[in-house]
Amino acid sequence: MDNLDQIVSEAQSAFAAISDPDALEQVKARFLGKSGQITELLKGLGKLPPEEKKAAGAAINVAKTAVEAALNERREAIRKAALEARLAEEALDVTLPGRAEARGGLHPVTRTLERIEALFRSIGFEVADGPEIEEDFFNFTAMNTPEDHPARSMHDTFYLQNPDGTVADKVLLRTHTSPIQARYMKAHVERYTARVLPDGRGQLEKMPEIRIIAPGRVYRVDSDATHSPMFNQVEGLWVGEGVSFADLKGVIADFLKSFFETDDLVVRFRPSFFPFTEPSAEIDVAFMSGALKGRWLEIAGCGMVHPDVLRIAGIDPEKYTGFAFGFGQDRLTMLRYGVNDLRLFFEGDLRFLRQFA
Ligand code: 2NM
Repeated sequence: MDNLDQIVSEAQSAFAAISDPDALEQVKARFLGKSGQITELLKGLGKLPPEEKKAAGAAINVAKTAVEAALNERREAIRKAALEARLAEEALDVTLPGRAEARGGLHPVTRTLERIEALFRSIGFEVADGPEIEEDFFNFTAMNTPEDHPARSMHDTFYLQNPDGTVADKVLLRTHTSPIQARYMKAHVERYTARVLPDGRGQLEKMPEIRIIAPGRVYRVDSDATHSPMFNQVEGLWVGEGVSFADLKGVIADFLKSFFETDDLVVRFRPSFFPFTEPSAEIDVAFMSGALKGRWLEIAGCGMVHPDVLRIAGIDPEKYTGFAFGFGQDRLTMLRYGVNDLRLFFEGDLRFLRQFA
């Protein structure tokens, strides 16, 4: 039967032209499907005279087997080709050299913070934090800053905008980390003051001391060689019964000697003014040796917490006193490492930063 040979070779070339597995199954139907060519021939056997049936049936089955063989061969070839392609695509060159892990290091300002935290923890301070986007109340009002104080103006402080572009007048980027202390004092009082009954019973006899440092980023509208609109501050607060200016002097002097790893320095407290402390002072330090020998350097502000600041926090200033201070973390870092330009800390230049790693 020439016709059968033709079907077989037609199937072979049809399969060979295909490299997609789904398309191959489609083409298979043309020969072996319900109304495929081979199937139709088998259906037609019944119409043949009985003496021809056997031979014709055998011949059709030979052809069918040949088509199936061609189909299976092509299926296998397509599967192999797909596998080869995948292996080639996912090949790994195991002879390539490895990629070295770049070694990072802590930023010098962060290293300074770790030193400061460790030193204050060693004398019983906790490290507190709070939001950088702050409410006018905690940043200014709770810090006894008058309504008309220049620090509250848009000229000095970054205020947030509403979605419509107008200024949100009570939301700002904190200008110091004092609001952390304001929040901490408020929470501390709420925590340690039992519910006061109308007759006064239930109030705690004595509030535990507050001893915290409050480090973090602060923001001011100010930008030149020595001022960055963002800088880092570490403030501290110690509130308790009988806490005095003498305690303040001792804590600060000991801290500076430990921080700079030398006893060869003198500390000076110079009268000053802050709305949140009374009395207030600037802290100057002078090294007795080294490159900075003999020059007074302004290093922090401090004072006894103003009675109104305690009162706003719910602490009775007749019973408790406290001192507070604020250091410029970036400035401490400059002094410790002998860096003369503040901006180097914020430029991210690896040639500079690698020297501290
Ligand atoms: C400074 C200088 C002086 C200060 C005061 C307070 C608080 F919360 F107790 F009122 N926190 N920080 C303070 C006092 C900060 O920075 C130059």
